[in-house]
Amino acid sequence: AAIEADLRAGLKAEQFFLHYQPQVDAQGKLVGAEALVRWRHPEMGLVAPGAFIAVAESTGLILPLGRYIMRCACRQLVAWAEQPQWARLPLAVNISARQFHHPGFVEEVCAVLDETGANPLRLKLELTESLLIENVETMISNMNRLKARGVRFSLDDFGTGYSSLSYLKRLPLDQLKIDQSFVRDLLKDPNDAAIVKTIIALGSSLDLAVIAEGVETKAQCDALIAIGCYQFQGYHFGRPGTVDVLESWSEGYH
Ligand code: G
Ligand code: G
Ligand code: MN
Ligand code: NA
Repeated sequence: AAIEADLRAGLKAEQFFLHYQPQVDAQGKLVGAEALVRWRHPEMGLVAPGAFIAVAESTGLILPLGRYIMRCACRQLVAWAEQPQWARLPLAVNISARQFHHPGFVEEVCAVLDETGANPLRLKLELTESLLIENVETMISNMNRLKARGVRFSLDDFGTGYSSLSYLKRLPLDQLKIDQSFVRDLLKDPNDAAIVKTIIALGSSLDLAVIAEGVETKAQCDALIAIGCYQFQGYHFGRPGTVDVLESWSEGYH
């Protein structure tokens, strides 16, 4: 209730902005970034999405918030397009199930692409397996419509949901994102290592890139490389930060 009113006011006052977290390859070079929304609340200060995304979803405010986030992300892509070392950097944007299943979603993304002039090839939408619970046919057709514009897709938090292999094969995905829960105890728990191996094999047989998230130590990174995972995101490489932090963190996209 209180937070809902604050969310509405915050949207009007443009209190939301994006942080960016680097994604790197086995050489530690930048290969992408994930946009993560933040709220500069007038009294509470910087608020992380864990505290408001669920409320935004249940109230439907995720729709205007999601459009705002998409516009911010596409504007950033346009700013990067003018600098050679950033022009090819893929930017991942999280999309809630509620957003994706909203009837105007495809048109809205296309409208933001048109309005900003962002290159759709640089935009990657992160979907979660929870999306797959309902309307799989509609979902596949919407993904294909965006795919036709050049937009890419990543399946976030992979391994924690319920995607059946037959769906996975039919979705026009580009990437699987190994959930951080499997990376956390990778060195201690042989089950986690087995799961990660299975996801990598699955990615390879479906021709999907695989990225591990929540990589916090060099030992985890080394273990992932030994298993055959060559893209990473996590505190070991960089925390989510402002665009300036991301840009100063790396000389650019390789
Ligand atoms: O940044 P942080 O680790 O606090 O994010 C927590 C959760 O909020 C994650 O599950 C992430 O996917 C989600 N989240 C972050 N940014 C966005 C966003 O822009 N849109 C949506 N829908 N979810 C987001
Ligand atoms: O659900 P999603 O994958 O979109 O959420 C990403 C969340 O994970 C963000 O809140 C981000 O801040 C967080 N995150 C990113 N890297 C790490 C990490 O290395 N360790 C932990 N614990 N969280 C991380
Ligand atoms: Mn994500
Ligand atoms: Na994730």
